[in-house]
Amino acid sequence: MLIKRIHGWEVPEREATSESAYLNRRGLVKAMGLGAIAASVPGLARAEDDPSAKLYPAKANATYGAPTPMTAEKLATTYNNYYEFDTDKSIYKAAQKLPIRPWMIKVAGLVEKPFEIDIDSLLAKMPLEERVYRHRCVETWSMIVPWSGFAMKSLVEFCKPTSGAKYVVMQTLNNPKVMPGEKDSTYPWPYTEGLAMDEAMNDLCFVATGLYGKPIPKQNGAPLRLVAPWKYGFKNVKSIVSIEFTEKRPVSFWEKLNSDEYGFWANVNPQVPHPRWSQATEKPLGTSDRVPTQLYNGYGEFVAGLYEGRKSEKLFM
Ligand SMILES: Nc1nc2c(c(=O)[nH]1)N[C@H]1C(S)=C(S)[C@@H](COP(=O)(O)O)O[C@H]1N2
Ligand SMILES: [Mo]
Repeated sequence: MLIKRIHGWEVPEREATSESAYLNRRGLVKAMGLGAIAASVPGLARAEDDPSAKLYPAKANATYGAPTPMTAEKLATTYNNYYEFDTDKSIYKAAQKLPIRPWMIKVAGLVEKPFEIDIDSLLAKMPLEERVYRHRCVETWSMIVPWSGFAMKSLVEFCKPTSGAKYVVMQTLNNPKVMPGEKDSTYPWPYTEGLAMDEAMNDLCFVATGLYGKPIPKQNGAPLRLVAPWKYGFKNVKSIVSIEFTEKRPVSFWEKLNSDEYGFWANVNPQVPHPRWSQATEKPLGTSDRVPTQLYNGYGEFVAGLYEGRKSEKLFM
């Protein structure tokens, strides 16, 4: 007799969308030609109203595996960190005020020629795909979600940085009228994050423009956000309007606020505690379990090499 073993870290069916259920639904939606399902939460923007809706779902790329169990869509889209709206997790309704068209992205700094491009023109030029990634917040919650978008390296190549470029710096929209959190001047707005060029060029590094086979919801960082899954979640800057190539390492948002607690590299490491809590375990969203956290969030085989020559840096916080 075949007995299905339930591991302690597996979430009950009612709390998680199993991969097969997700894939079935995805196939069904495609077969019905709907393109996207309306968001189930009232008051939320309808994904099919987004001009990019027809681009999703994108073709799956399983190079980095298909981690399970998938976090329920409803959880990943209603439990968010987005300090521009509020410091608590329930910003998904407030975030619907964010206007995402027109959306211009400015490319500047050490590039052959600075330019601006609108999100739909950029989407038309990028090779879209879907990747299921693990996400680990520094606060110790975690999730597994299917992002759609393109490799960060495709974006970098499109920007044509010059040989002097050592870092890529990205910033979130600065608009206190729609983002009330930005009125709080104790924070160093706009939200700024950066990567070393070799990190940005690593194929694991991703730019998400979709989530669960639909355009990415505003609360998750529409219309484009960074996804560097081997780093703590705060590196994944949302709603990007500016990409700048620099010679000097930038100081990121959280690093500026408290460099002892949040560093530039911020690679996930269960053995390096945050000054105020352990990072040894994590709580998958939708569960009350704690599961072991993995070095580089489980992506060491792809990214550990980036840090061979950087052993003297504070790589893990
Ligand atoms: N602009 C901006 N980007 C941000 C944040 C933020 O507050 N503002 N929070 C970060 C943190 S701490 C995490 S864990 C992730 C959360 O992404 P999610 O809400 O899509 O799960 O976004 C990151 N990107
Ligand atoms: Mo986070």
